[in-house]
Amino acid sequence: MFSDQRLADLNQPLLAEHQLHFQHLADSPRLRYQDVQAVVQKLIEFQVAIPSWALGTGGTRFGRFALGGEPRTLEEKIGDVGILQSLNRSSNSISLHIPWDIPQDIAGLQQLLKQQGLVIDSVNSNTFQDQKDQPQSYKFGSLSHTEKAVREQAIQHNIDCVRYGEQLDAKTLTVWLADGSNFPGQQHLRRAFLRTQESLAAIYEAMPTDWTMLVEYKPYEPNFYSMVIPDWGTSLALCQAIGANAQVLVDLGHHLPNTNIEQIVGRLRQFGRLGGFHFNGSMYGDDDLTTGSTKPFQLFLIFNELVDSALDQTVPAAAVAYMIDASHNVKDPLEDLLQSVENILSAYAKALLVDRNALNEAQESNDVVRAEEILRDAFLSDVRPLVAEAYRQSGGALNPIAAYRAEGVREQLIHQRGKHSVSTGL
Ligand code: PSV
Ligand code: MN
Ligand code: MN
Repeated sequence: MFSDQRLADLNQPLLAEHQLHFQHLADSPRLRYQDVQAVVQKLIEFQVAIPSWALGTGGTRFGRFALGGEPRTLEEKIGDVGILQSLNRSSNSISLHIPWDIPQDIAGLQQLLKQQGLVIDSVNSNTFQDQKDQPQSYKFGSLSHTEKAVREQAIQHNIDCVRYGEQLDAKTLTVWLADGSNFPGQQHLRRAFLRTQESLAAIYEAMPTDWTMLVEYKPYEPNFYSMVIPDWGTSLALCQAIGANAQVLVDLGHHLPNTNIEQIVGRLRQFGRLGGFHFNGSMYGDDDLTTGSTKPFQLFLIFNELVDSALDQTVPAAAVAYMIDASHNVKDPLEDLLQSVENILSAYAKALLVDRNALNEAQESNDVVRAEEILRDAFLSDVRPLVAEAYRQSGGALNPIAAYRAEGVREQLIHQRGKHSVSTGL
């Protein structure tokens, strides 16, 4: 949708002011410990996947207010992620959810992905809903179910997801289980765990050896008394029992209030088991807000752990797959995703600005105030020129949301797909 020439035209009026701000920041004492181009380069390299289920308006059990122009097919979803990618060059992959995104025309999809400069990130299984004509019900669980036939159906569904993913060169299966119980005594807690472990091991066995299984945890919802995988400890134990390619997935919205998520990130990095990350903002529960909208300092501290652990020779080197996992009730999902990516890049940029030698010294000498001030100094920096420069150097828009609006993208999508088109998703 955005040709290089169109982006250059949209950037032109913003360029002089951008250069002024960028130069000001590059010359500032904040960057005295850093090579500014090296920071920009790191931002250019950072990619965060977009889930196919976040491209339409989400809803609550009370209602849903569709926005129009929502993608109806996998091809249209790829088209939407292509729009984001052309604007910020930081969202080069899309995650699929089966059965919502069953790929049909493989050659056509491969061509479309290539054309849009995208790859498939992960394939997500769905055992939290019953599908039409499905023989067994997941009402009382899937991989943890008491009945073997239900577990087998859920295992087979996950293996099918892997097979779909293989056709499109994906290499990651993400498993989020809704399994759990709503009332005390409903479920034998240890047996439910053991059955889950056995089922996950069977899926793992069927995965190609170069695939990763991400095991996501969540403390509550849809079950409100117990979840079979409620926390990172349970995810970690499962992954350790299953194999080296089973990794924990941290979803920012899946923690109880006040949880120190950055410490969880640090621990998982240390154990070599942080495989994936779902970004979102969370005020009360789950994941409905724009990433970084309410707790930017926490997001920065999380990135601080990620950056610090990546520099630590004693921490096992491991690729972390980043994805946004959010639901959009009142915003245009594409604008929200652009905002989220920008907030993520900003938190990352700030973490890159931390004077790590000084911080280590302050920590080792127990200089509490100095250590905190070093973090605050980086956090309070206005890094927007660095992020904009990363967009510019990678060929995107200096201001992606302004470009999106100037181009009338949503209006065009409504024109093409209709006012009442509805996307599949949560
Ligand atoms: C449900 O909480 C959820 O948001 C999980 O975070 C999954 O990653 C996502 O749905 C897709 O299954
Ligand atoms: Mn998630
Ligand atoms: Mn969630």
